[in-house]
Amino acid sequence: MIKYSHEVTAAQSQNRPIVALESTIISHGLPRPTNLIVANEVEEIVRASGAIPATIAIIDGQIHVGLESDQLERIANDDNFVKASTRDLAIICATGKSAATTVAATSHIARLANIDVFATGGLGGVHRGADYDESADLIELAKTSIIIVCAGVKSILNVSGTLERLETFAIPVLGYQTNKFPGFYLTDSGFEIEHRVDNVQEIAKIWHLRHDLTTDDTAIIVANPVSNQMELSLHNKILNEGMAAATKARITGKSVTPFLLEHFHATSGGESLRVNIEIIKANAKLAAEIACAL
Ligand code: PSU
Ligand code: MN
Repeated sequence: MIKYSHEVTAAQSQNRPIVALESTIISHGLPRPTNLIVANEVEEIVRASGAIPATIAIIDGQIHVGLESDQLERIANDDNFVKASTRDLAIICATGKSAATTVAATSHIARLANIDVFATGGLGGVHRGADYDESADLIELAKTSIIIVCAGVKSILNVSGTLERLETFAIPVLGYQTNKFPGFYLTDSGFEIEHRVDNVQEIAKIWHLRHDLTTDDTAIIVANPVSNQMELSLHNKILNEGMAAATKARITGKSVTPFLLEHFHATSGGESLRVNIEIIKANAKLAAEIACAL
């Protein structure tokens, strides 16, 4: 059912640490040609930090855990890759289509592949705005035992509403060397995190204790803030304009997040891209260190 890359197959047989990486960020989150460059660099960072990268996607109906370089190239450049969440997986596979996987779908597949650590940029969550919109990332993380390293949730979201949902779903949130919940482009979203960890050993200890206490049926979120955030007034201006543009263009469903990210990239003069890339790289490094500590 799953096809593993050469590298991941070898890592599994030698019991080496593996880090799952998502592909929606490559196909729908970053502009070309930067997306492919960053995807390769992120894999390199995982290797340099002592773990093996497993980028996850569906290619021609086949689930892949770990990609060969020509496959990574296809995800970055092929317009036929749709954005798949958990509910789409069986459909994409049955119909032989190709898809990049969201946080939800990637977590689900990583768990199937027995991978414990996953690095991404920012999680989906509860959206702002009048119309109800909540990412399937939340419901998947509520039932998938995996450590997910991210820079909090995207600041385009309703952050407090998202934090409330994480509490309802009993999904622990750990601030990595911080007590401030990061807001993706922003180092501090303005909300506190109760639990702070200062090194990867603490995360490993929590992971193992959760198992002993049978509170390990959800994900653990490790929130890793970006060091140099986007300038705040620029961020807020672009966000307001982007939300208005999305409403005007009647963007709905799974197009909302890619639309807003693209709006940031198109209007921030490279700032959002710089921050986005810094986030993914830092998270990949931390995820690899956690995988090694487990
Ligand atoms: N973070 C990024 N870029 C992205 C995403 C997150 O830096 O492209 C993607 C992730 O794949 C996440 C998805 O799971 O956006 C959430 O989409 P939605 O809001 O439609 O659930
Ligand atoms: Mn949505």
